[in-house]
Amino acid sequence: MPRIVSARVIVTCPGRNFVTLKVECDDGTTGLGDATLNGRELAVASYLEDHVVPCLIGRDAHRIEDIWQYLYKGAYWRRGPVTMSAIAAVDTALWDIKGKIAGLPLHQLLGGAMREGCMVYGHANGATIEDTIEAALDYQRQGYRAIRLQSGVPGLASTYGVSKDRYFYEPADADLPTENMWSSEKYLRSVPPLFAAAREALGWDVHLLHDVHHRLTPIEAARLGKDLEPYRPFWIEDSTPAENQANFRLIRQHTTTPLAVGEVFNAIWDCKTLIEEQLIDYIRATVVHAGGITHLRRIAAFADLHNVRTGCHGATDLSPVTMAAALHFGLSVPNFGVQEYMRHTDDTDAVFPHAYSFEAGLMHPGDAPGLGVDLDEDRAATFPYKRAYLPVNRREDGTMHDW
Ligand code: GCO
Ligand code: MG
Repeated sequence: MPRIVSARVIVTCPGRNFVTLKVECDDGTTGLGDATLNGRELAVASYLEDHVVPCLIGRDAHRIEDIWQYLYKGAYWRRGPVTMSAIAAVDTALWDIKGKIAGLPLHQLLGGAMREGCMVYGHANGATIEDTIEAALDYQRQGYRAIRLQSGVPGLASTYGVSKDRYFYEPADADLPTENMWSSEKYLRSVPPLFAAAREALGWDVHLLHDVHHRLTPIEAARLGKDLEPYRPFWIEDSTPAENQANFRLIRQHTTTPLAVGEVFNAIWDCKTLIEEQLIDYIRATVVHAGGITHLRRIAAFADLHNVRTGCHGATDLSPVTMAAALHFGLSVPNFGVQEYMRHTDDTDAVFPHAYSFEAGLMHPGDAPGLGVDLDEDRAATFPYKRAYLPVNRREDGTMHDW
């Protein structure tokens, strides 16, 4: 049996911060797990270093489910993003190790490929509708079959989802949180014309997506869903905060626009009602923040019983280690829907050399044993941690609002 002899936390900032766990066994096999929690990175690094690593040494790396249960049930204080990201990092690293020892890519261990590749969606955004459409046409030319549309809101100085750079988007860009200004009224007026222009320019053979980023009340979300129905969106995402899962009952009663939610979820309990009552169509929980491959498979199996498909989060704050894990998972899970794909910086790609690739709108994790991702530790050491916060958001009268 491969005995765990060390587990190290590596923090690096090749354009943005990443926390990675590297587990090593007595036979020399190593595995990687992503533990990045945007804006709260060092909390997870400490949770791992101070509270998880001491419990791992000497354990049999093959006993993935047992170690998962040991860390989850053994914490007593269950769930939460910090705990579940730390457990995810251990779980992902152990699956990587198992794949390397078996000499098989991870998707083979998960049941084998069910499809040629994972359909991914790219991010088209711009300050104006014209700029966003131009970016979307560019994605369409590159072969994307699904495109997310985000545009600046007339009357608001800035909004989420609109980047300074054409392909690279990173909202956590300040040493202390930037303050943004928000108006749901202005926003709600701006989205239907964006979708109308997009259908006109891009046609009907491409999937169009949109992220509301938790900004609306349930009844406002219902109105947006109705307003967008003529343009047949693939989904609207995080249309209202989901701490209260019952919120989605109201939205569901009013619109046939498909609903996606869950990038901030960390356990199956966060989506139990949403899935059981078929209040959503896509679950966005992802490997790194929802307890790793072991727990995400459980969520997906439960979702499959209720006609809910996967649509895993894949923003730039999810490292190439998570991207690879998500692609192995997506290739093998029966109820795969779509995978989000935001490109990393060249420096990030150089720190994490990887086997996954993009072709004709689909991504494939490659056939290297395990995850197919490495960490160049020497290069990582040249990019030290840099504190960076996500912005906060206020309404026009100064009241704090969801970001
Ligand atoms: C998305 C997300 C992100 C988040 C980011 C926060 O759908 O891609 O909403 O862009 O804002 O992951 O860290
Ligand atoms: Mg989102």
